[in-house]
Amino acid sequence: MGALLKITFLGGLLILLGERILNFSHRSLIFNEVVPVELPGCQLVKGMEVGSEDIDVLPNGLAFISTGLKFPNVKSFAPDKPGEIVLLDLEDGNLSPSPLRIREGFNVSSFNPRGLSTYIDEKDGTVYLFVENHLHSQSIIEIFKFQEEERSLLHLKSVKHELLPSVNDIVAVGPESFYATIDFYFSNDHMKMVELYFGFPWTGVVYYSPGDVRQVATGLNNGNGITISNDKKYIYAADFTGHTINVFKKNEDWSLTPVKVVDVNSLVDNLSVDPVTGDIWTGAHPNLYKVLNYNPDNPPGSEVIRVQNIHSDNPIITRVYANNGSVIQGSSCASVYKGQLLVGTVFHRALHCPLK
Ligand SMILES: *[C@@H]1O[C@H](CO)[C@@H](O)[C@H](O)[C@H]1NC(C)=O
Ligand SMILES: *[C@@H]1O[C@H](CO)[C@@H](O)[C@H](O)[C@H]1NC(C)=O
Ligand SMILES: *[C@@H]1O[C@H](CO)[C@@H](O)[C@H](O)[C@H]1NC(C)=O
Ligand SMILES: CC(=O)N[C@H]1CO[C@H](CO)[C@@H](O)[C@@H]1O
Repeated sequence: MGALLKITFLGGLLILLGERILNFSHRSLIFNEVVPVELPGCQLVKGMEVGSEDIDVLPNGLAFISTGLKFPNVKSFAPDKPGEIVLLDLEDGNLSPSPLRIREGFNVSSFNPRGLSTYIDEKDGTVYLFVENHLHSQSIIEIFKFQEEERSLLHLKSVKHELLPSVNDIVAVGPESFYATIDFYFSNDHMKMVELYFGFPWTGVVYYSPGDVRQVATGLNNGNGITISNDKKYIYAADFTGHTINVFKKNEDWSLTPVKVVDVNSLVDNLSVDPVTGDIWTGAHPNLYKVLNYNPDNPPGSEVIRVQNIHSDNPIITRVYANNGSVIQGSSCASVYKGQLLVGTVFHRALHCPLK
């Protein structure tokens, strides 16, 4: 009897494991090959060769780009160089980015910027830049003030909190407050892998302001990009291995109410909103396996997806650009500004394309 029970138990466990492995290979799109979608007139941005992880564009066309990310299991072409924030002026056709100087009082030698977000103070026009600094598998949110004349950043504060163990992305909603997506429930690197394989939907969104920090959404497999609608009424959060964009209504007290989930059938990374049309743009990964096992002869590809009318019953999902890695590898974000598309990557280059 005991033996039979053990065999049954073992059999059940194996079936469960097998199911989870199959499910994971499906979720990571392991066998997916990119069907190319081309855009005319694209060019690589000069000097951006070690990543352009996240991009945020100000209303005047200045784009902040995080570059030089070091991340476990992910390729880096400059493993010994600290990360930086570079500025690219999309009003200037030259497309030549330049690093922003970070003023004294901030340790630039350990800077590892990942997600970023800007906030403009309505009263005085001050631009705040929020950056997720990924240090030793821990997240610190650094808040800077942008000094446009000097092209520099002044560090104001570092935010750490027990509810913000592994932040993926942030969207600033005040000079000191933001929403953040959490990508892993566990903080131990081995447990993160277990979590990734098993697909527990235990991550979500946390609201932070000094004195009020709470989890405001849950149910995501791996929270990733997060952004806010142009009318500031909705929050959009990407579920990376869930392949979805999750729409939440933002309430007066900063809590979130789930509205809908839109499946885009790709590993959705960072999100941005077209400032004019409200369309959602994302850089997505057509194949996670190739990102985590970098092979220059068979590199990860890139995919730019646009979602129109997300609040309607029939959102339109379009693959605007797709490449197998011959041009650009591991796309992680896409932003638009006045008929221009800027595509960023986790560790590779950045691509600029005119949109007609
Ligand atoms: C994978 O598992 C999740 C639940 O964890 C389920 O919602 C999803 O439909 C599964 N996908 C496939 C392709 O089996
Ligand atoms: C700055 O960061 C480097 C690299 O992590 C570290 O070795 C150094 O001690 C730090 N300096 C200060 C002043 O904290
Ligand atoms: C990627 O596509 C290009 C042409 O678009 C082709 O020449 C190349 O062999 C492809 N690379 C891989 C790894 O499939
Ligand atoms: C800002 C943000 O969402 N960061 C994510 C963007 O893309 C990379 C690539 O996967 C993720 O690692 C970041 O966490």
